[in-house]
Amino acid sequence: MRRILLVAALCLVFDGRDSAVAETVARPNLILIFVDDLGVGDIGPFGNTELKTPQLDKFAAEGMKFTSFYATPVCSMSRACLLTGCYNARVSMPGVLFPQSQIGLHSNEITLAEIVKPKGYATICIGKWHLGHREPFLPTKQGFDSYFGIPYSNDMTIDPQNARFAKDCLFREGMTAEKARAEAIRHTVPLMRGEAIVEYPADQATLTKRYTEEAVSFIRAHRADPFFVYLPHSMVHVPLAASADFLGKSGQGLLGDAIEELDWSVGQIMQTLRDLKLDEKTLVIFTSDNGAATGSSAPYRGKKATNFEGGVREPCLMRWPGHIPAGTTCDKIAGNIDMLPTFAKLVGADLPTDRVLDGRDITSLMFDPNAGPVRDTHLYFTANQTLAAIRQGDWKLFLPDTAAGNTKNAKAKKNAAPVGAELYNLATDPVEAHDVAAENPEIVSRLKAEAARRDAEIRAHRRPAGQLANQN
Ligand SMILES: [Ca+2]
Repeated sequence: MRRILLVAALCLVFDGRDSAVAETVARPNLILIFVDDLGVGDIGPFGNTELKTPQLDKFAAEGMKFTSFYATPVCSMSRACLLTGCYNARVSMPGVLFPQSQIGLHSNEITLAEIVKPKGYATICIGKWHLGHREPFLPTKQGFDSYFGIPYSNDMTIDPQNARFAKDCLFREGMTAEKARAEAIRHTVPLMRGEAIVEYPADQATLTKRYTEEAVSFIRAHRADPFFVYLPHSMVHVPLAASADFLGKSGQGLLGDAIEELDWSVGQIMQTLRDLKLDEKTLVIFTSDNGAATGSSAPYRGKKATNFEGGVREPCLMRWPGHIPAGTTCDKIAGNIDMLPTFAKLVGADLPTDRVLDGRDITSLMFDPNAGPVRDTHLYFTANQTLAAIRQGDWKLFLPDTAAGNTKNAKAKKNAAPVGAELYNLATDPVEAHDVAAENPEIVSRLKAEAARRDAEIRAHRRPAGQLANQN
């Protein structure tokens, strides 16, 4: 912390213009690895003993492990939170967008890339976007200089009418542009570069490998600039796939193979930073968009698509040698909504003042494992943008779910969310096994009121999703 203050003072003295030292510290390179559907129980640093994740184990040993780091139950909403610093309900992003969706993240939203870009950062998005595949919503329209990846989940298909094929698009498996326009086949997704499709169907077995190569070559090309690499992997969303070097190697099925390839990918990026002597100039963050789908969210209750901790509490590692103390753990509430204010702080950007943000700058947590909490409250929204639960301190209250109650769907109670109000103490009962609402009526009442107040504020300051008609 003393070093940061010193640097802040240097920045004042030099006004950020000529001091290489000040620039180095004030503007670290940023690499954000955002895995799809990886659960907290899927990797070594968080307790998995069956898979080999030596690179992530090393990552944790050299950095900080966050154990109360929140995302959301499913894909698109999580990416909206990550990129805007807001709950998905505030930016009107539903759980999952599809190839027929006409909406996307509104172009007026200020994304992570748009926060860092004015500070001279080179930016790239490599992987699964999932915030709108139509032209006005693509990464290149949201602050990323370049894009290479799939526009939505890998189990989806193509948008036949709106697909824009590059002149040299590689059509695989007997596919042609005409066939692609005629029928949409599940699990055949397009691979894009920039705003055009360059491969269809994407060869999913080599995506992790190719994303990694893209990231490494970008880092090498921009070694002298500050850069931001956003790497939202397609794996380990189904259909699972792994390249030849990893296929069948984990002894734990395709999921294990895919996770071990992701671990390799992390190692390649770390090695590149070491080779280029960028280690101490680069913050690397590794996390996931939602709980495990086919893997493990152990020890927590629930998995992907739920608001139990297993659906939304993510594995999260951060490493920045010389700045983030090695081998430490942070159990304070944090989450992907905090990345935007945190990035703003690190690059010296002002936060927008014309809108409400939900996230907070968590650099104090990153630099000091004993720092006090930055925010004591977290809200849990559903895929249909309703508030399902609130955590304040150690207490988590599920709000009564009238929709689930109306369906009389017993499955909804077991797998999706409680129907009535349920209260859990996450300090003594992190697996949400014992509803203690009946014994704590005052806490239930206080949290209900707090949830209602916060929900009303978000509804009052809600911003629209991008519609094709309202862009530009
Ligand atoms: Ca996901």
